[in-house]
Amino acid sequence: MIKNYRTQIFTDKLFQVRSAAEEAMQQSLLIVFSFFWPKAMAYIGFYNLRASAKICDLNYVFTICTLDGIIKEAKELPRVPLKATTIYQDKIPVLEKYVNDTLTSNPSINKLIGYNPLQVMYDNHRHPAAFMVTVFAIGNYELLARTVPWVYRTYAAHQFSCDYFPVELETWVEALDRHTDPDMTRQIKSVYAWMIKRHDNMIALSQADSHLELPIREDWLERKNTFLAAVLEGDHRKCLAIATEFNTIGEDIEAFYLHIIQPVMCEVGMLWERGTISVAREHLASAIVGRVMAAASQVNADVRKRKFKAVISAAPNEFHEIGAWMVSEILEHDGWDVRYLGANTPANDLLDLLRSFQPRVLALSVTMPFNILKAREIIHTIKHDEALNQIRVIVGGRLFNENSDLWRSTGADDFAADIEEVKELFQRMED
Ligand code: B12
Repeated sequence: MIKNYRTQIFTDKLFQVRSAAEEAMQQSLLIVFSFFWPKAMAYIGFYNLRASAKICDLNYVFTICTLDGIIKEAKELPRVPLKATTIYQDKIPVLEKYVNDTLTSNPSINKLIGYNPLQVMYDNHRHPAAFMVTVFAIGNYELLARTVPWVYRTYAAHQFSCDYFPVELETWVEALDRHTDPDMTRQIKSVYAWMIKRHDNMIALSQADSHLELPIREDWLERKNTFLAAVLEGDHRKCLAIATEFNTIGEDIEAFYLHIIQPVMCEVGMLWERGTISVAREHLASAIVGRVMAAASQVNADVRKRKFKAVISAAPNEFHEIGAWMVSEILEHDGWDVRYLGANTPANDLLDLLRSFQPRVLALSVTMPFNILKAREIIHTIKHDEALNQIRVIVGGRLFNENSDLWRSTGADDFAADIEEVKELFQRMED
């Protein structure tokens, strides 16, 4: 059952979101049809499901209100031509300035951004623009449909009002009208128009209950929870002691990573997403995990066979490195001759290293959607360079696990969802 662990996590999460949305809509329907208006209004207020006002359209209620329905609809959005994407990308600084200036002068802005400092809003505009370029460039609207509810949820957890989004999105459309040829960016504006139209659905999906705990094997649950508590307390020594006490370090490093560290880090991420823990706590957790992994690495440094050469790296601008680090540990443990480069490796330096080291495989890790294009450029260069095109490129990272075909948009040769799959994939490559 470990094998389909990652798939299971995402299937379960999808199911939870879908069933929560459907359940909420069904409740509203039943209530309304029984003409029990006061209670109905209370329910509507409670769930903040303004979408309930549209209950007459059954198709709307049962299809569009689910994540599946939103994804299906998003997939029908018009493809943005390469030229329009390039114009949008080139104009980002101008567009972003227009959006920042216009929103700053909006009399309701402080209320809309939950009285956060304006800088928080400015910072928050940077990633979405790069994200939209990625969505347009690879034409993967499933990525958009999955990400928007997450954006609503994280902003809400950090006190932004949901009303901020339509105001912000309309300002981006205005910026496009003012600073680009309106005909040229027609398709881009229809994508923005779709997000504005689906505002209520995005609120509902962002509020659908998704549990903090990820599915985990029963026999690992207690150990995982103990480790999580120690990580959240910031107690590095306790974490190290727990890892050693359970004899996970030195014995079965793969299980330790898969059943303790990975779920713990996912939960840490969800606690941050909901505003329960601060960025500082999240950094503390990463630092502790890094120190524990470094200790485990030394205990497990049994490099015997030296089969083939592999380079493991996170993509440029990618600061998530724990997953890539695990991959390198597992491969090294399995006898591969590994060069692990860590986070945020600049493209040219990575390519230079590949030229001199000539590995059989490059394993490239991408977590943030806005880093997909950088990874794609690197892979494109490798595939079109005579000195590099023998290298097999494997990609992986959290975002590819949620969206089954997304990894293909990078141009990589293969993909693996977690360290167990990585091991299997690399073992096949030894033949
Ligand atoms: C720790 C962390 C950070 C740390 C990373 C520190 C470090 N040294 O790595 C820091 C603080 C730097 C960080 C920054 C950010 N983060 Co962060 N982060 C996380 C967190 C909590 C854990 C990541 C992790 O280590 N997971 C555990 C590892 C083991 O899992 P994994 O990466 O999926 O790896 C496994 C597989 O994917 C696979 N794999 C991974 N790489 C590869 C490569 C290959 C080739 C293969 C085959 C397989 C493979 O194998 C691994 C092991 O099984 C996640 C939450 C989460 N759910 O993951 C958020 C999370 C990824 N972060 C998030 C965000 C938003 C950010 C920031 C934008 C925050 C901000 N406002 O600044 C920045 C982006 C920085 C950047 N440019 O990259 C969001 C992303 C959401 C989204 N929709 O995209 C998440 C999901 C949090 C959340 N729940 O909202 N983050």
